[in-house]
Amino acid sequence: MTIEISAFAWVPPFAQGYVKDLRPRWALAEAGIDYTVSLVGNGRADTPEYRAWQPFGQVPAYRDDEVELFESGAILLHIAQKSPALAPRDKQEAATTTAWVFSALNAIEPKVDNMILPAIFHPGEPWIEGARAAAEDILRLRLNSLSNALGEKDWLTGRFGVADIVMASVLRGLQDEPILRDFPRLAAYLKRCLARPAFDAAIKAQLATFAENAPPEAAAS
Ligand SMILES: N[C@@H](CCC(=O)N[C@@H](CS)C(=O)NCC(=O)O)C(=O)O
Repeated sequence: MTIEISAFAWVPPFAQGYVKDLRPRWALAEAGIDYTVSLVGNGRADTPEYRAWQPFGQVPAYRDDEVELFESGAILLHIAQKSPALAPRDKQEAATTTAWVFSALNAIEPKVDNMILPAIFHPGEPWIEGARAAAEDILRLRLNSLSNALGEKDWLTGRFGVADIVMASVLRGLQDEPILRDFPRLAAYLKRCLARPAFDAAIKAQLATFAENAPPEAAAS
């Protein structure tokens, strides 16, 4: 089975290690499945060919011998079916996994983004402080609920799976934020997820792609 994922050829250093092709890379590393990378750069994101694969011109997109699809959550649910290590063991585990993947992307990720992205994309603008405080209040409610739902479990569904990959990828955006210290259970959960060798392999693979494709001015610095 040939598996191909799309990934940016290069991004500026602040985004390296955080681009969302990390998610399928991590899942494929957990599953022990090889893949090739289809590079997106030099305007390819806007071509009809790429938009037919990923309608928004984003990464990641995925294809194998049978299907092609986009959206990191959908891709991970698909990859999970291919691997005994990640495949849900019964219908309830499959349903719970799907629910947690959606909630990571729908209930948590937008709240994390609302808090941290304005300062990255609009540095120095006067509205940022107020917007951040309001976003933090909402995020705090969601993190509290997530912490309660995780409870004493190591993993969201009781067994490590793609729901944890997506949730950890989202929570990772808070790694250096004080708010995470208020949720020690989530901080420990994130640490547990990121300690997995497959996460390390995924990061190294993404960074290797950027190193191989660095523009001359970046390579020189
Ligand atoms: N909901 C999408 C989001 C993908 C996404 O935001 N990708 C970013 C890179 S991390 C991207 O391609 N940004 C460029 C753009 O939006 O034009 C998913 O989870 O796959």
